[in-house]
Amino acid sequence: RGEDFGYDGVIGPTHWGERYRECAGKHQSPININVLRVKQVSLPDIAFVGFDDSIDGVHVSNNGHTVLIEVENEPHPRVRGGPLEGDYVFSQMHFHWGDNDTFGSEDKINHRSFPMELHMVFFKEEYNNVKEAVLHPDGLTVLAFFYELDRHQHPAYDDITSALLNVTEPHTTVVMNNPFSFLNILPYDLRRYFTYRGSLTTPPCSEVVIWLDFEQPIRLAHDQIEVFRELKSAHGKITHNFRPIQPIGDRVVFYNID
Ligand code: 1SD
Ligand code: ZN
Repeated sequence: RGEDFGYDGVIGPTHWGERYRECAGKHQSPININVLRVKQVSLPDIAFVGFDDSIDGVHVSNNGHTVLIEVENEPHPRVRGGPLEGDYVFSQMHFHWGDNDTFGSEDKINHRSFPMELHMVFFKEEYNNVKEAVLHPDGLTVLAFFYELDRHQHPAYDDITSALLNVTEPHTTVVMNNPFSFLNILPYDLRRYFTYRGSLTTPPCSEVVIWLDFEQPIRLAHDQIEVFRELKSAHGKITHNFRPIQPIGDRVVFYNID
């Protein structure tokens, strides 16, 4: 299998560049966002199309690296506006987390880590699918959301965590019991975000991603995050699946406020 990578030892992030050339590139993700160095901008509004729909038959799977949430039926939710030219169509969402609540996010803000991060992956419509889109520098956009601890459970996450209990084994899938709405699992403020050009954070690390990192975190209870840490890969529990930060190089991070 050419697709074997992990987060520790000889298949860990420091070795990805040996098998996947692009992982050693100069515009990689994740990065640390230094808020004192961002360029403040006022971009057009983002349209979150279909984000408040109730979607039936959503698939939750364990792909051995993370939890994947996929939508079967068309039309898929989409985004346009902000820094994006054209429409981007939803492909899948997934999560990155750490061994405990003090780290686990991929990007950092002023060197602060968050316990978990959500990635919603979209491909540019004109490229038709992710496979074609990754051949173009503007092929993908990933909406990234940080998690922060809350003393209370987040009810919209109960459907996800109950599905997770049934996909602890790698390469297993379940269909969600209840209709799923994107907006329900997101933070309230979607207007303030950081945006920069970067890469996939997993091999092959293609430098094709317009990243949007939303400033307001999603609040989740410790117990709810713990359920993610129960998932298994071929090598045991997926205790962490975040890539360490990469050099920012000559890139500028923009900060959108309206
Ligand atoms: O890690 C994901 C990977 O699983 C895949 O979804 C890829 C897009 O095809 O994106 C990366 S990431 O950069 O969104 N972490
Ligand atoms: Zn990701």
